[in-house]
Amino acid sequence: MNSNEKLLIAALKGTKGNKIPFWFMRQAGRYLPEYRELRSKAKNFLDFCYTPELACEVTLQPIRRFDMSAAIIFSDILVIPHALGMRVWFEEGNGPRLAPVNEESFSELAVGGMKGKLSPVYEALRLTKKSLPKETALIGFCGAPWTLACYMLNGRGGDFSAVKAKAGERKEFFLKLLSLLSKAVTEHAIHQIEAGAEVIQLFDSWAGILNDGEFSEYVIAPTKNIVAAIKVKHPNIPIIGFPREAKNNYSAYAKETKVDAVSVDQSVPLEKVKELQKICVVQGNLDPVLLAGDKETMLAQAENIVSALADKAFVFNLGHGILPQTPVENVRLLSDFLRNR
Ligand code: 1CP
Repeated sequence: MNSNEKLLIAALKGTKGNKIPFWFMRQAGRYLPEYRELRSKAKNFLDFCYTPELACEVTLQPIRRFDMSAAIIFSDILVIPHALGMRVWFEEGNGPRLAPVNEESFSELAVGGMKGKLSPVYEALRLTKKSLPKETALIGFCGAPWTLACYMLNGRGGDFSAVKAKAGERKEFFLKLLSLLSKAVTEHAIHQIEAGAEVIQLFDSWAGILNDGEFSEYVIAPTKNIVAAIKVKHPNIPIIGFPREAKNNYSAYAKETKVDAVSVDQSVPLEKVKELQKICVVQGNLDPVLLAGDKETMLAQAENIVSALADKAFVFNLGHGILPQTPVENVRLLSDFLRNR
């Protein structure tokens, strides 16, 4: 191992160190009182994301408390549809809303204006990079095309089965949308890297609702293109893919997309995760519900995960994001456990 390499980066490149790198999806967020306080001062959620000083501060908050191996830049996957020209807003308590895209409005979406519109995200990365401890890695991220398309066609979160039907019925339009999104995701990832991101995570949160054929066409194919395009410019930046709830498709995803690591949700049994470790580096997979619950049960499962998976290069994470009701004390206990393991 290159002795200057950060713990997370070394693990993502397949080198097992003597410590286990860890970070938690949604580590900046509503379970932290200092997050809620800053959030209450911002005009709205997008404004919060697009104010570099605030985004930087919120990114650093969990690092100060828990000293994770990595910080993930505070932003959202829906900045891409917004920067492409869609109307996106966040309703308090209701989550994201978008004016859905259709065949007509699709022609108005443009990758060209994205870099300017997303410049506050890049500025937030530059600020954060300057303030992070030298051993802490900085993660940039994007939503993957399928998951972005779900929100763009549906206009809100929730049940995306209608999007699946629409994709099948209007295949040509849907594939054009995925292709535009692949370009947008590639651009945004590259710009984040150029602003200081040392790792990219691709969130495909709704991959699990697809059948095998759809998974191959809507998840694997676009992700494979994105990974290849990023690697042309930045071959040494590790990419983590998270096709949440991909079940038996995790291994095909790992083999075909050529991501450096796969993030695994909590529904995958540890014996299956061990199988996946033969193909790529794995990140995961503590149930966020356990992190919000009884401390002994949570720590016992964390120990199960570590003893099953950490004999190879491995990144500890949750199976999905931290829940807002999670006690801060539980996150502290888990972080201390992992740092001292
Ligand atoms: O008012 C608030 O504070 C809003 C809550 C919130 C937060 C903290 C939203 C709205 N986004 C975020 C930040 C965020 N979103 C991060 C920051 C970095 C970190 O992890 O600490 C990241 C990585 C995301 C990614 C994201 N946004 C995903 C992929 C991961 C996942 O959770 O599956 C998705 C699907 C979104 C859309 C979104 N944005 C916000 C919400 C509540 C949602 C989910 C909506 C739904 O349930 O469909």
